[in-house]
Amino acid sequence: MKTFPNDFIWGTATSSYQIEGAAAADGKGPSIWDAFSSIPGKTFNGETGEIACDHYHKFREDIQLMKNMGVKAYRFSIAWARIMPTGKDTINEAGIAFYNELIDNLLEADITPWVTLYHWDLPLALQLEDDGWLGKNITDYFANYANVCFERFGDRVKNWITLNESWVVAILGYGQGVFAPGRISTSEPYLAAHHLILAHAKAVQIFRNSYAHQNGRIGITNNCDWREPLTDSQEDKDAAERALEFFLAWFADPIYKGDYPQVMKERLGDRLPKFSKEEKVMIKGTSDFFGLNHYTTMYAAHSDGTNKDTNVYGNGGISEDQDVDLSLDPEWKVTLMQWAVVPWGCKKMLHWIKDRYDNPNIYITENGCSYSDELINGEVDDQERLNFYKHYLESCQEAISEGVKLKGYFAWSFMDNFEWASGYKMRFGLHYVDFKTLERIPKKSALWFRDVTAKNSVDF
Ligand code: PNW
Repeated sequence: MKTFPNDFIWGTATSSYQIEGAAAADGKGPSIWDAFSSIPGKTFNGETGEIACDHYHKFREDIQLMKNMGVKAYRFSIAWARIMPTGKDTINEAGIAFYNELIDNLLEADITPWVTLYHWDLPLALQLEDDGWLGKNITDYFANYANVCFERFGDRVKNWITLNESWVVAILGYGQGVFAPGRISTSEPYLAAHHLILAHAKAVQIFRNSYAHQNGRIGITNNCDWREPLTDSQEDKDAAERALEFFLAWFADPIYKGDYPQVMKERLGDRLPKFSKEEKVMIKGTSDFFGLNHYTTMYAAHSDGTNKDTNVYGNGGISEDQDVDLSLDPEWKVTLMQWAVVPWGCKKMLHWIKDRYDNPNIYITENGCSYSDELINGEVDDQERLNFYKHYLESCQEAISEGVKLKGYFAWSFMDNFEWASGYKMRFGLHYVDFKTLERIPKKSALWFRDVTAKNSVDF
């Protein structure tokens, strides 16, 4: 049995577009995901988040289920277009009221809210009028929106995450076009990312300058999969390191060190925008904690020039820029997403962050897996998910005992939901959702989680 530190934070996570539904209710404006998912062929079966889990109407029940699981924290995101229908200027009070109620009910249930300001559902008006993350005014629009959130919710919300997974926004949204806004380019991802980083920094600046009295903390969540060198050759070791720099250091280096990684500057030339001196100063140090979403591991090898990246989302980014080939070990088990289950990769990832960024406090803000769960006689026996969590948590616990300052862990996800381009086929939840009746049923893994949070330890 391995025990976690006393103050370890156990949580679970969701995001607005994936669970809320009520896409046009009470004055909410459309987002780029409302638009993108309504285009034939963009999502599995043409599915959308129009109703999703209808969390907008069922949030009280969901909080009760969270309470049953014993989690201390709940990470959710605010739908920008619900509180600012066009992304700027006008505030929709009905949207504010929804999040007020959600927050109040969580606090009453003794669950600490962790709020993500941006989990990909950009107000559509900002895409149409300002080119989304490519326009340079977006950084101010985001900062103004963040300001509204701090002002209205900051008396009760003490844990903020500015952006969720900028890598996904840039690469999948502006590089491969598989996520909204569906653009395909080899240069736009670097421009979008540049604006994402600046937007984050401006929001943090406002938070620190105007809301210090709220005594909250603020950070950013980035995602990264582990890259293990395919062989012991120096070439493959360099390739794996380069892959991690193009994945995570792209966003974390500006924030922890003040600029992009050298290897990106060298390889991208003019496609990588430059920060001014003032911007570097503004950006550096703008995260009170290191938010990490971690799902899987791949081997990385020096590329011989032929692209062998075969993963579903091509989650190596723009491989030509890196000269890295990714592959899986045929021995590894994979989830329904085809993401390999490699618990030791999680520990190596945590150590890499510890070493590169001077041992920051880390929160795993997402980790989880999708399987084709089935409801049989009112129960979901998701033993594979339970095993996944057990082994990833074991790896986390080892990392902590080796000096990594991992302070909390949020399971993705609280319940099955709209899994973006994969629609409702990919079930990541601790709770099963019947998408016809919208009934929620705790899976075996949710019941197991209750044990873990109660004992603050995992049996291995
Ligand atoms: C994350 N990749 O998405 C998101 O934060 C969640 O909204 C999502 O449901 C969850 O992970 C599961 O997919 C990702 O291609 C999407 O590497 C794609 C990738 C990583 C994360």
